[in-house]
Amino acid sequence: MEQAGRTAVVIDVLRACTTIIYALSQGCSVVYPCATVSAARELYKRQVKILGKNGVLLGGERDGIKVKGFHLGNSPGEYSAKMVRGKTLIFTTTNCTKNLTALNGPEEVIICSFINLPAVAEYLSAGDRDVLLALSGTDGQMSAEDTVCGGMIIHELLKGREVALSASARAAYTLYLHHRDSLPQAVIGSNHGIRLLELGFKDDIDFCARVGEYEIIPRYIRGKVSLQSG
Ligand code: 3SL
Repeated sequence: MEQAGRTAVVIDVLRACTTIIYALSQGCSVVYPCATVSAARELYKRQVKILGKNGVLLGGERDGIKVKGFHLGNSPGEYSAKMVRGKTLIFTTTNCTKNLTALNGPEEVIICSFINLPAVAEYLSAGDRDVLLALSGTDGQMSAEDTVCGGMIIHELLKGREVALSASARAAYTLYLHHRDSLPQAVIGSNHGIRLLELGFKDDIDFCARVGEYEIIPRYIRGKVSLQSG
């Protein structure tokens, strides 16, 4: 789909976008998403030369599990203020950071999950933007939890005005309406939720299903995610 001139909203409820948003809310200075583990390790070495070992963290997962030798995995709770305040985070995940770094020329890229959804929806509603919801999904397949999250944004955007919806946006909206009174159950009952539950990440799933805990709007600009707007 055409990206130029659009505001892309990247959504990965479980768990990468939630982790990025939480890390930035806790005072992490900047997140560098990397598509691959080797790219993350390379960038880490370069950043350590600039900032020193204490200034940089390497985080992320493959198949849900912390990458060997990394400081942190992909559980939002690992990224507390004590751990991340003032630090640069180099971050790689199986789907989200790959998709994020592959975006091709949208005007603006926003990171969204349930935990900051109301703030993002309010920002989108305030302008006359052409919005592209970029759902991370899993291994190229749609993820129910990301689709419901996208549907909730659409629900907010539809309040009090007309919005032209693509067929997939309409389907996401319908799925959200189906789950609107049971969002935590929709997240934990999704394929991805079930897999994370099996891996022992129940607390992460519960956290990722909370709506509107944080009011920040992280943006991906020139290879980094931060709270700067330009
Ligand atoms: O693929 C991703 O970007 C991850 O968020 C997946 S997981 O939740 O760590 O399994």
